[in-house]
Amino acid sequence: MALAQRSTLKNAAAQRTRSAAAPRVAFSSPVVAQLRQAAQTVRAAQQPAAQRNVKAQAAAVEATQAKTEVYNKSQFELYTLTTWLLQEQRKGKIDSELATVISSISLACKQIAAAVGRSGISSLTGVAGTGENVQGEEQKKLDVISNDIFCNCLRMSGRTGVIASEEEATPVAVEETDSGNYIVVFDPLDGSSNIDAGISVGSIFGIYEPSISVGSIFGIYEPSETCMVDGDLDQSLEACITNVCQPGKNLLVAGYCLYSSCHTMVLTIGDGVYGFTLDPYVGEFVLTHNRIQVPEVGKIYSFNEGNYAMWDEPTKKYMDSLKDPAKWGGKPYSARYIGSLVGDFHRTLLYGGIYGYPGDAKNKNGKLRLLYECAPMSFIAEQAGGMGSTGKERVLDIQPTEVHQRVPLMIGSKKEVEYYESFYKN
Ligand code: FDP
Repeated sequence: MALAQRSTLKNAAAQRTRSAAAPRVAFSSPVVAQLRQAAQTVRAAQQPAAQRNVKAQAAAVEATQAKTEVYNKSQFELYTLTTWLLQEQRKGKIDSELATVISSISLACKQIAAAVGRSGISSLTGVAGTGENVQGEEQKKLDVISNDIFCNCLRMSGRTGVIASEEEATPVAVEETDSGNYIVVFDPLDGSSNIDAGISVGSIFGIYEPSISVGSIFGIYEPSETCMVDGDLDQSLEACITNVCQPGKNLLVAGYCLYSSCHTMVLTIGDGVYGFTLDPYVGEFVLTHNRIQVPEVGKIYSFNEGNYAMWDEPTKKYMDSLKDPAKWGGKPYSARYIGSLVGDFHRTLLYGGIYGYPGDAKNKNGKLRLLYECAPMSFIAEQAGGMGSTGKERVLDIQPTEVHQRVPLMIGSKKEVEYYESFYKN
């Protein structure tokens, strides 16, 4: 990577760290009143604007007509993910190696979208018969296929040094790496328990720079000074795993692809959040969501409430408060839960609200995995002006101690996540 580009990425990482250090909003003040007031301000700002803007609207129509003329001249112009990557490269935001890795991930997502779309007719539903994965969950056929697709695309990019997947017990070193050595963490098919019913699922990924020098030997890590522990391969592998476990604030790129009524890839390279929808006729992801901003407040909550009895008191009180009409001017929050993190998060990102998977009496750290679920999603949320928290701390600050580590996750609109946190502060 060119020095200038490296320093741009480092500056971006430093900026993220600085924003982490910034003092959190003190939440002892009446938070409910704040939330109400914020919602009123948004409504008030919208109304007069609509009235005031008659002239502006006419001007906008004229401008649109002028623009339409221009577009009529090149109506077959598509602003694709590839175009976008090239532009970001020209601006020095990413280098060509990172662009190659993102491209290879987009190819994997297209292949998975095709497999998901045809699963019912190609006998791709049901369990794989490979037994349980390292999480103790039974692997579905599509889990295995999606993992293969991701691994193959990343290997063939020639720019990936290490991959860590939900479906692999340990990180795998890639032999065919020409350069780059990027570390890619991913969940190839999240929410796969929904797959046989044709309900939304998704892939989640994050890309890091290596924190140590890694290569491959017999498909595992090349013992380096950092990794070598008295020549014992198991221990050295363990040391390497610890080395690739980086906090989310080091992420260079995070994204997900939602496979649903349309297939949408949402991406951040540390400078805003962009959404690309797959045009099935041309086989390209096309820019459809420019600089996504999650609304600051939103009255939708997305939790598996079946776990209510096992939650701790602050989470129970929080949930009770959302459902109390008296607190919210007669209309309580609405519940929406697909049970597919990518789908639930995507809706939260666009409509506002909160997605939560808290710890409970049975699983004190909840269910979701830090490295390839909570950290990438939190990076996206923060880049869109939202928050990702365990309820007690910023997700991006957590130093992972193991690859498949779980943490509680509260994510979405800033004020909504802060409201949840306030129950642990009082
Ligand atoms: P799944 O087990 O189907 O892969 O991360 C796993 C996940 O789905 C998330 O996508 C989803 O939000 C969550 O688990 C659902 O868990 P519950 O069934 O416990 O609600």
